[in-house]
Amino acid sequence: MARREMDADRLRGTRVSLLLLLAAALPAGAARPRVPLPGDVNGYSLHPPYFNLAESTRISATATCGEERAAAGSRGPRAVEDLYCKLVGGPVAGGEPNQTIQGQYCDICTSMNSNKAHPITNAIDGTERWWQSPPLSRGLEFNQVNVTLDLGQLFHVAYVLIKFANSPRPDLWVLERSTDSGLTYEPWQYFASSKRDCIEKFGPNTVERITKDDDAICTTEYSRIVPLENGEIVVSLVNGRPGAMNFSYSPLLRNFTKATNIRLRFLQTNTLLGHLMGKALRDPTVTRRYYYSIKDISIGGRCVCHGHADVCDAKDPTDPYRLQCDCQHNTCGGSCDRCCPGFNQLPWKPATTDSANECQPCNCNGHAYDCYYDPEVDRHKASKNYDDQYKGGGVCIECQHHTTGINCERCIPGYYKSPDHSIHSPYICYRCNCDSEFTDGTCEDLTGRCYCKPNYTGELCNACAEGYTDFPHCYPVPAFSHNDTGEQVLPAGQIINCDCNAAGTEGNACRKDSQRGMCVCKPSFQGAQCDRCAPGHYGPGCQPCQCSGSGQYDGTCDSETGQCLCRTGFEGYSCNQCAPGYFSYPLCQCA
Ligand SMILES: *[C@@H]1O[C@H](CO)[C@@H](O)[C@H](O)[C@H]1NC(C)=O
Ligand SMILES: *[C@@H]1O[C@H](CO)[C@@H](O)[C@H](O)[C@H]1NC(C)=O
Ligand SMILES: *[C@@H]1O[C@H](CO)[C@@H](O)[C@H](O)[C@H]1NC(C)=O
Ligand SMILES: *[C@@H]1O[C@H](CO)[C@@H](O)[C@H](O)[C@H]1NC(C)=O
Ligand SMILES: *[C@@H]1O[C@H](CO)[C@@H](O)[C@H](O)[C@H]1NC(C)=O
Ligand SMILES: *[C@@H]1O[C@H](CO)[C@@H](O)[C@H](O)[C@H]1NC(C)=O
Ligand SMILES: [Ca+2]
Repeated sequence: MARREMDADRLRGTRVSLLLLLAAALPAGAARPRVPLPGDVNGYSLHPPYFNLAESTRISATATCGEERAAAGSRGPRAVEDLYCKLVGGPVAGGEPNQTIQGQYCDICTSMNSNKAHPITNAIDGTERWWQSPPLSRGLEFNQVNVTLDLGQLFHVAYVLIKFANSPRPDLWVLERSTDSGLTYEPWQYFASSKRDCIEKFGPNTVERITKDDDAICTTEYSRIVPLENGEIVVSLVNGRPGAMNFSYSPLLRNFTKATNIRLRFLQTNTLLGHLMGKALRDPTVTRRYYYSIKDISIGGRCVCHGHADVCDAKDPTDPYRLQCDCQHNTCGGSCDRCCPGFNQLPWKPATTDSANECQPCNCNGHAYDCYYDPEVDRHKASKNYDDQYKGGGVCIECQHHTTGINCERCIPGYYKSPDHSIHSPYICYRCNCDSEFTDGTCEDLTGRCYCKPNYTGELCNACAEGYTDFPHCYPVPAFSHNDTGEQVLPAGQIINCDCNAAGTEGNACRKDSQRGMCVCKPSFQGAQCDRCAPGHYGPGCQPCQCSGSGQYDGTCDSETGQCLCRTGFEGYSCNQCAPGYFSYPLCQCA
């Protein structure tokens, strides 16, 4: 069967006929559903039209009159002859005389003869032909038959309408749905002939009033024995539910109406006796009158487009049978379920009657095509939107032209912002000209002046920084001559057999304090010999750590190198840069 070969005109056509069908199916006096179809009041929310999903489904039944399940090894089902009789009624006008048995109209089904075959495809063929299940005379297990419709993709289903043929409607059954392409099914609605049956078979909750949009209820009105033929069942999955008037605001109802597959799980045929008696169960003249038959199944549904499309006929190049929403509001995806590349300044949301919840473009200054939404960035107001306001959490991906940052607003290390170009220009970032071994390779925006390594200083980094000596080596100044207390330090040669590290004691004493019997350390030193730096100090002279960067952890640094202890996301000698993968100093957020 050709699936999904529908053009827009045909969709519109089926929509009209479905509505007519619905009107016709409702009991006289209630010509129209009282509650409008969801989406009748849309506001900003867009919705594609309803159409009959059943026409293009793949349908299957676990058992069919006139055919038998294939034996192991063989191919298709095997043709058999099943004799069945209608529940009541004499011979029909024009019927052959030999079709009457004991006053009942009887016939044979067999898949061998196309006039007497009742395959499940008859249930969606748009003609008067019908599907029929094997009569219970073939086996009582045929009380349980499943009819499954594979919709091929996710749809919102508003109605399921079933027209039965030459047998009464089922006594006991469950309408089930799957949202995972048939992996799992869950009940949508239960059907039984009495409240007691509802409670016994499906649980006490099923007879209570609908309070939640996703309550699965049990209905008794559709299991009556009359009419004996051509009965109908209309299942509305929206009407009467709390969210019916407010579909776009009811996530639960939107969820409840979704389906990729629909299953009719028939459990028990309707019988004249009410319940099959033990004796009657073994009497084929009785049980050949019990079976299911379906003339037509219509499913009123529409594509799931999350309020972002009013047309659903776009073609998926990889699957021409799949219907895709024609997405608006800068949304993308088969069901408009995400923001288009470059439009992730705000998180994706379904449209509502009050707001289209359009996806907003990111501001990447023309240096990136795509971005993603980061709630952390949003919370810190670190991302500029297209109007240059700090709103939203778009983070640009793969900034080009040597740019980096949440909005591609900075140059990568080794490049600096040119004073001659706008931020949008592909030439905004110039290469730093800092090849000397005394520079760290980065340079200042706009001027291009090079930044020096920690132990160098000067315009061209050609002098030793404070605390370093002997250009071009710029070793740290030796401890012995360091003199931050203003007192003369003893030259190295004289410090022999000292009890304490003279540079670290008060008064640069070489001996323990005679009264206290210990080395008395300067505040910046510690240890029994005053030979280690106190926290927050480093180097041979235990000078204070220079942790001026906003990423410093607690002001402490490596006691030898002076490298400051940085918080996550920061790096640099004084924690004044972002670590790789973190952006926008002084925030330094994770990319
Ligand atoms: C009924 O009779 C016709 C001939 O009149 C015959 O072809 C057909 O097989 C008979 N059907 C049954 C069910 O006996
Ligand atoms: C019908 O489907 C149900 C699951 O929904 C399964 O448990 C049952 O065995 C099926 N019945 C038949 C006759 O295949
Ligand atoms: C729909 O729900 C929203 C949010 O709960 C509410 O603001 C709005 O008034 C409701 N609209 C109707 C028609 O009930
Ligand atoms: C909708 O269904 C999905 C999957 O079944 C679930 O993850 C999600 O929480 C549901 N949403 C609501 C609002 O119930
Ligand atoms: C000083 O700079 C040189 C490079 O000339 C480097 O090898 C050395 O490690 C630096 N010393 C310190 C303490 O940073
Ligand atoms: C140490 O301090 C004394 C006294 O203030 C001063 O004269 C001397 O120059 C200092 N030495 C060094 C190496 O800074
Ligand atoms: Ca049909």
